[in-house]
Amino acid sequence: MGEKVVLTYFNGRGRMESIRWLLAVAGVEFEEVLLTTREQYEKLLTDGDLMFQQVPLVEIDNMKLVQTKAIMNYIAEKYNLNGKDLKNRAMINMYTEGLMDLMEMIMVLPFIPDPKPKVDNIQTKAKERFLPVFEKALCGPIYLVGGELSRADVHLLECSLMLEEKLPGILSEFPNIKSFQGRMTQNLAIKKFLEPGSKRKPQPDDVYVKQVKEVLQF
Ligand code: GSH
Repeated sequence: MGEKVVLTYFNGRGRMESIRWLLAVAGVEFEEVLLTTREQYEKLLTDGDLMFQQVPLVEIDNMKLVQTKAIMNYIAEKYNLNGKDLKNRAMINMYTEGLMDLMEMIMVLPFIPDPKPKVDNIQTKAKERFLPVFEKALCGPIYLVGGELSRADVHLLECSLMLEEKLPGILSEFPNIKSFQGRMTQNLAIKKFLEPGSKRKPQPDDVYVKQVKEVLQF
């Protein structure tokens, strides 16, 4: 029997969503502790569970891991989503960091009072800076790196779906990414994660924003 994996975060995507995606693709079941009150967060602080007083927190293999990148690196390594050698890993890391830059811009939108200019900026950067990289990389190959599924593919799928939610039709000029999405969503674990009722979180709403603000007091 595998160990229980427990994720502690808000009831929303934020910094935890890419971790949920990786676990889902790896076929790892997990439980969630959803932070809705300041008291819950303060208890984590008092108990010394948060090394830098920040979430995400992931309990796995008898460790309490914090720092999103460290958590994702651990999961990707453990479940063979991190490339077969150092050079492949370098590529995976570059793709991952680019996608995280883009997803972070989308993640903060609900907390910005007037998001319209920011959305326009995301659209321009996505079309001119980020998506062309992946469109070119997927001209021929099925996966981004080394001919096998890696975390870079998982992050690209997550990111491209997020972009389409905000900017429908944005992939019309990127047919290779669109076909990639089609292939990736045939993966059984991914198919399951995309079905209603899975642990995938919906787009952020006012309730989520209010809860984050209450818990973190800002
Ligand atoms: N570098 C950290 C990571 O990637 O995990 C940043 C984590 C972070 O900023 N978490 C926010 C938080 O806990 C919630 S999404 N903020 C509370 C604080 O910084 O006091």
